[in-house]
Amino acid sequence: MMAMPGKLLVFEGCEGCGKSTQIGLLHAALGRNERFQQLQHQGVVPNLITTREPGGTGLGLEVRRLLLDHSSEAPMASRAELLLYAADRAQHVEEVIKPALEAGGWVLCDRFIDSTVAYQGYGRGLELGLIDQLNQVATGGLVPDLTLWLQIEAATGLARTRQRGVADRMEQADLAFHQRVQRGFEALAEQHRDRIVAIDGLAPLEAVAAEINVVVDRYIQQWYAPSLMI
Ligand code: Z5A
Repeated sequence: MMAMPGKLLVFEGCEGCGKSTQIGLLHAALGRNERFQQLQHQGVVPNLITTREPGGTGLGLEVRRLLLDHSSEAPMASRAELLLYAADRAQHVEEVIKPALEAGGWVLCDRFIDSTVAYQGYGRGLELGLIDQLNQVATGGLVPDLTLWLQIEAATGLARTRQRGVADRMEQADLAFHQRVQRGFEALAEQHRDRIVAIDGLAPLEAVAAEINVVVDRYIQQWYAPSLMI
């Protein structure tokens, strides 16, 4: 895929690592970031949207329900699960992410391609080459400009989400599964040092948000140096 004028920022990590909380805080913080505000006023970055996978489109919401609430007697086959995540992503890229990036906008996305490598690859044990091919098909080659990986122990994340009550189908998987997922994220961070930044997700909420703001502000300066006056 050709380079797009906009930027795709993805939040990744284990269950309960704090992505949903932090994506909302970053969205709000960008509204107070002078450099980002300047880019918006100049029309360089015309829009900022927050979205998620699975479930960032109407079709995706139906797929999300199948993936997380599926409860028929026969367990979902791992390859069926993989293909459903890929279908959700293909629709999401086409309908939401690509148009926003083509217009120069920013997309903050809760989970993307790395989740499939970590969960279906490392977690379920599906072949990594197959997952890369499917990610390529679903995204047309689009990769995040920046991935913020909230790093916490799998057990801590699960303990946080279990306080919410009823666990969905993915959350019900055992601790060993979530630990393999965590190892998947560690391996990805090693392989893609150019775009994956590890953030300490165990720190208090405000400290995590502050670290993210520093990283994102550094990228804003790097990406938009010619347009910035401050
Ligand atoms: N999945 C997949 O298998 N393959 C794929 O390709 C994709 C996804 C794209 C989506 O579920 C599931 O799909 C997910 C991966 C899989 N399943 N698992 N397992 P989801 O969208 O429903 O859930 P999630 O993405 O895993 O997120 P989450 O469970 O909602 O957690 P979170 O967004 O990372 O965390 P949070 O909601 O912000 O925080 C969780 C709790 O911790 C909450 O009570 C917070 O107040 C608390 N929290 C947050 N930060 C802190 C700090 N710093 N300290 C203390 N407490 C905190």
